Amino acid sequence: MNTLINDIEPYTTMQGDLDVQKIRLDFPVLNQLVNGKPLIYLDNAATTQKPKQVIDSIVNYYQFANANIHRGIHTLAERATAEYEATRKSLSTFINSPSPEQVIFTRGTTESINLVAFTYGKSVLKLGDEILVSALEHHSNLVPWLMIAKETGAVVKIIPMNDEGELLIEEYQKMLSEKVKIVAINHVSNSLGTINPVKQMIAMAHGVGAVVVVDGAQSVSHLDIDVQDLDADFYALSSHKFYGPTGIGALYGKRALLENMPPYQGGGEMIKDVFYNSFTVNELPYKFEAGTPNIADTVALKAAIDYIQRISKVKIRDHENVLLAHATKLLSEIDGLKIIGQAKEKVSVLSFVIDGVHHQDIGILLDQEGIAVRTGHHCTQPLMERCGIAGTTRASFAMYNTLEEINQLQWGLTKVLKMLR
Ligand code: 7TS
Repeated sequence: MNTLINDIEPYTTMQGDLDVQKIRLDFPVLNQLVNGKPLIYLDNAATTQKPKQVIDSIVNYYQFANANIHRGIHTLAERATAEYEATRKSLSTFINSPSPEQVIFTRGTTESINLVAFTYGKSVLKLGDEILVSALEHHSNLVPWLMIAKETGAVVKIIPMNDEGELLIEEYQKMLSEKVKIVAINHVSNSLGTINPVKQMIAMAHGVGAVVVVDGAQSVSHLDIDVQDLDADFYALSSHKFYGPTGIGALYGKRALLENMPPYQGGGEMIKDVFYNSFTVNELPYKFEAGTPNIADTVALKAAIDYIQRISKVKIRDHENVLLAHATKLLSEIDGLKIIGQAKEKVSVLSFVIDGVHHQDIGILLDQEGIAVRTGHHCTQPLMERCGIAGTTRASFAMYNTLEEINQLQWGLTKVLKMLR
């Protein structure tokens, strides 16, 4: 494999800040015109762009290693298996799992949460049991619980929030009782950017014997994740939200829970022995990985983790905080603009509405300026209803965004508003 210059030089400026211009060179997609304007990509909460290191990793895998894993004895099969399992080890260390076997590969956060709901949830929930779900959840961490509640007779109750988008911990405390079997909360809200106090909320849930499922889709790219320090029972994540490929994610679980859960899907890999009338299940993590997985993208996920680690999460977060503060200040100056989600603890997500203007019109016109934002309910329809709105315009920032791009966003919004008002 070729060594890129960027693979050996540090990503910091002389002043010790993140060298964003150097980082941008690693992301070929950013270097293009959209509608005749330089692309300004501010839809990172939907998915992040991929550095060359990740793209090269996919190409290299197909050029030099492609084979099915865990079942061949030939050299390519061993190479592919080794690379696939290397990602499991790397991800395990990245989130501080006690062991790689507790990291199960899935298609992403959505599949990870469904796995827990339809294995653990289905086996423990009984009529009248309660599942607490926060008011801030993505549909992926609400709908599976509504589905399993319908099947088992359990009840879903919503942990409320204040108008800033912060969960009401005292109310949560009151809701906790012996009836609560599962608490489902996100670490970071995709729509509002709120960082939830998950460590405290997990400890509180454990006080009544409930198991906590944390949706980490939006946290891994911004925060250091330590599943042991959090004492999370389950932690779900998606590679594409932190610079890795789509179609691959993971579920972390505590060993005792995973061992006692029934398998999710039946097929190859998840079995030890099969007879015409029965089967025995494989060990962790294979018990939950039926069928040929997404090998190439799993392999490339390691390149994304390596990339983030070389740059450092602390430096990324510091840079994103500067971007968020700048954007909050600039956009607040726009007449009639209201920021939705003003939690004290936030990541670099900025959702807003503007008096008398539909969010979709803003999104379409910003796109004409080459600026990519997301508009709508962001798969959090009940949350939008709680906020009394149909949707927002959302700008979400990543390590490669610049202060100049935020100036352009403000300029673009001002131009768009002149046209719409
Ligand atoms: N949970 C949260 C908090 C999310 O933000 C998302 C995706 C998911 C779950 C689902 O992740 P997936 O990888 O399984 O699809 N959020 C968004 C978003 O905010 N805009 O597009 C997708």
